[in-house]
Amino acid sequence: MSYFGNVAPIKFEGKQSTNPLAFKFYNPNEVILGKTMREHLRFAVAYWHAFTGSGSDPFGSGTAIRDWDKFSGMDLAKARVDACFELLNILDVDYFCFHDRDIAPEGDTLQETNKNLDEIVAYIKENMKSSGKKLLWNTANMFTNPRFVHGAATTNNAEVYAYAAAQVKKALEHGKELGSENYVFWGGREGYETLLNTDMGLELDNLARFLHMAVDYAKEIGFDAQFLIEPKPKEPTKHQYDFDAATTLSFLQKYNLLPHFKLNIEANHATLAGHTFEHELRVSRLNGVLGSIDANQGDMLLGWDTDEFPTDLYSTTLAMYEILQNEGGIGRGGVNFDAKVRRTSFEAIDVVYAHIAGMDAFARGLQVAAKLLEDRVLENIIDDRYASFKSGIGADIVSGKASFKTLEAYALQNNPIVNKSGRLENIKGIVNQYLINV
Ligand code: XLS
Ligand code: NI
Ligand code: NI
Repeated sequence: MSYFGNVAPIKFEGKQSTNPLAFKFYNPNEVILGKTMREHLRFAVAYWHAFTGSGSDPFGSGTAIRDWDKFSGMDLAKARVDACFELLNILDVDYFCFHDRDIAPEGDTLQETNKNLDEIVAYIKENMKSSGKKLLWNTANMFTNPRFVHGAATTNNAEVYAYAAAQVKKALEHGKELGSENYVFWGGREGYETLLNTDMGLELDNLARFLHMAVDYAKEIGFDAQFLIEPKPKEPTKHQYDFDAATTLSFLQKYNLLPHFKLNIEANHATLAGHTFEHELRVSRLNGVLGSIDANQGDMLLGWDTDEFPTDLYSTTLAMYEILQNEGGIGRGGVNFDAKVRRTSFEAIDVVYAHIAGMDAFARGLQVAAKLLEDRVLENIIDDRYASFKSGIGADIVSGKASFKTLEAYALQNNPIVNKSGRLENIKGIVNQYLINV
């Protein structure tokens, strides 16, 4: 049984290829800066978009035509697992990611829900064993079910808080069972609509308590995944607590959670926060918490999380420029396609094309970023731009020798101040040359 029209595994054919079912840039075995592309990129397929998404939008029902939709209940859940391993094989992708509620239907009680989950997790485990595919991360969906209307770990209702804890406990057990390399907390409805009815202090304290309990439980059961928080500024709540990397860092620091967490940075969440993807990656990298990425892109004309497949080479290049400079690269994280095909791309084969486009865009970004680094293009520009801190008064500032008194004495005799051009357009032209020529 094939869900993707018996497509053969996608091979690298090079940039001249016109075969829509071939990689133009992603050559898993190509070695760049001492590591293969496969090792650098660690691609993952997102279960929720690839296998449970229907292509619906607020104005229209689902358009996606998927052969597994002829099933229902647990049969549907199993068919989706089959589709998942078929797609991973077609794409030659090693990893996948899921929410608990993506993989198995909820029952009438928590007991029943957990039983369904256990059964599908066992089925996934068998498939992982026979295929060698791996779980990059799992997470708990605590935002779809109406019980989470006021949030999960930041709810006003302690009964919901307990339920959420039970759900994450189970998800951690399943993560361990499947050898997941990371575990993600994305704050679905962890935020608020208005301060008029919100105890922000209590909500944040409770969120921290929740995360500490998760850390403790993972330790207790010997689940050694890297914990990741995925910042997002808004949607579904108006103000999400994990607004962006900097906000999340200060939260982790305040509550002594920093040793246990890194960040999963998503491109579209960065732009929703008014940042570039590379800004969020840089903030994370400089603070030693760049853990993994959710690869997608937004639409600058739309104010929500459109989760498009990443095809903007400028953005993938600057993202890979950050990842290459991160200690250990992407480490035990990966490039997870938290991205969905557009509603108008409703055939199953579109999911294959979309991943090919995204993988090629990241492979190309990797090539260009590596060459930029190798040639020290931006490094030389930056060294030159900050040269004033290498000697004289600048060196005194950096070494800590300067004080307001010595700086005043310098300023009083230094007249006029001379600035240099930032040469921005020239630099952008050089980056374009690399994008085209490498
Ligand atoms: C939603 C998030 C979500 C997380 C996993 O905007 O990106 O998909 O990645 O819960
Ligand atoms: Ni995401
Ligand atoms: Ni998102």
